Amino acid sequence: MEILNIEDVKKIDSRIYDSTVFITGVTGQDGSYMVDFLLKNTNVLIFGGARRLSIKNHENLKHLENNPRFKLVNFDLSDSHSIYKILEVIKPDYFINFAAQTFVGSSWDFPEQTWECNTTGIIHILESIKRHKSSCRFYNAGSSEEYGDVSYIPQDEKHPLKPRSPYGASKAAARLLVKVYRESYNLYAIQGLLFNHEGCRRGEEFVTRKITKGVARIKKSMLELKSFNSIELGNVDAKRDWSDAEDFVDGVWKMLNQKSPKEYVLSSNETHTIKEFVTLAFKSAEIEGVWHGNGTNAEFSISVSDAKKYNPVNSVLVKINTKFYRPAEVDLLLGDSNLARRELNWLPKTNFENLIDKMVKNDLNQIGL
Ligand code: NDP
Ligand code: GDR
Repeated sequence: MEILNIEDVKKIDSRIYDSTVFITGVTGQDGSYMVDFLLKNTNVLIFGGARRLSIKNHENLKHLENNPRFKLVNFDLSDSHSIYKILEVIKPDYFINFAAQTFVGSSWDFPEQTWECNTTGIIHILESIKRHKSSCRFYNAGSSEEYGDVSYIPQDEKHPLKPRSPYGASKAAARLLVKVYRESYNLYAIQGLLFNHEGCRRGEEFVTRKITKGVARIKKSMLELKSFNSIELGNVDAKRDWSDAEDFVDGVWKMLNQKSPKEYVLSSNETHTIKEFVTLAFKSAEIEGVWHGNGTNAEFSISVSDAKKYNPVNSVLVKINTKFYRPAEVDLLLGDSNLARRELNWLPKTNFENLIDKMVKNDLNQIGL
């Protein structure tokens, strides 16, 4: 898809639309789902910010190629000029920032880049909104990783910020900046508190997609009576509160369209281990497995009955590789999104089992099964 530069953008007439929305991170999961949601449910003109990379990564946008209400614009969150230009020229009514260094594991390897993008970038957005369009409604993507080493269960809006990673710290600092600008300059600036959310566009290094893609690969090998490599994971005892990303973009839009700015938790209000996710993902591919051992010795292998059914070359489906452990782990996340459900009238549609089934079926489909 063509990426416009700022001079091309000046020629676009936005007056026939209800409002103009600038969304970052559109090549990723949430940004692309937000574009789809707004195209379906509103009459806004959407500018999506994307970096020009040497190899195009527009897989999540390919269905938008000829949509007149969606324009892709050259944008980099780590370049302040890029941010100021966008605000100066587009003057959007909404700025939805989904761009970030999003992988918690990498934030120990690239702490400075994580901070530059996730925190310093937010200062530039807030400053440029203040300067060029103070009525612009700003949403920054906050995370349950800000809660980190949790003090109580379930975690609601009042839970203290106790991050355990450079990523969590970068988002917690951004939250404080958003609050300071909101209160100092009367901006509509909020940072939602979103627990893990997944889907068919989830990046492949995140644990859910890594598992569902691995399940599809193993299923194919088993049907072809070929040997396969086990899926290798880190800490499978960690607990997460997983939801469907498509449900969350609706919640974000609701948060952005209140009378006055207020931040909410979005979550499923359930928590599950990585082990449970693995068991259900294989079940969706009609493979029954059993967990043996604990901690770094944990292993998930095919059940006796399914070993008879498939007669597989290998029996170990998942094993532990300690290289996927993190220097510090967030052991348990469980959200309490009752306030958003009550005050925003937000209700997620897809539960844990259906989310896993959808992701596995999508990955099976992608390899022709
Ligand atoms: P993804 O990893 O799928 O997408 C991240 C996006 O950010 C990509 O489009 C990426 O572009 C873009 N990006 C990264 N760096 C830059 C940069 N310097 N300039 C411009 N764009 C950049 O993330 P998600 O969609 O899952 O997450 C969206 C937001 O929500 C993030 O801020 C994340 O931290 C936050 N969040 C996500 C949760 C989840 O469970 N998914 C939960 C809580 C918060 P490129 O393709 O060029 O790399
Ligand atoms: P998370 O997601 O860190 O919660 O951040 P991720 O899927 O990376 O990890 C979830 C849990 O699984 C454990 N785990 C593994 N993780 C990965 N990636 N790979 C493995 O092999 C593996 N094995 C076990 C992790 O240790 C962790 O406990 C996501 C991102 O989307 C953030 O941007 C967002 O802010 C938070 O969710 C909420």
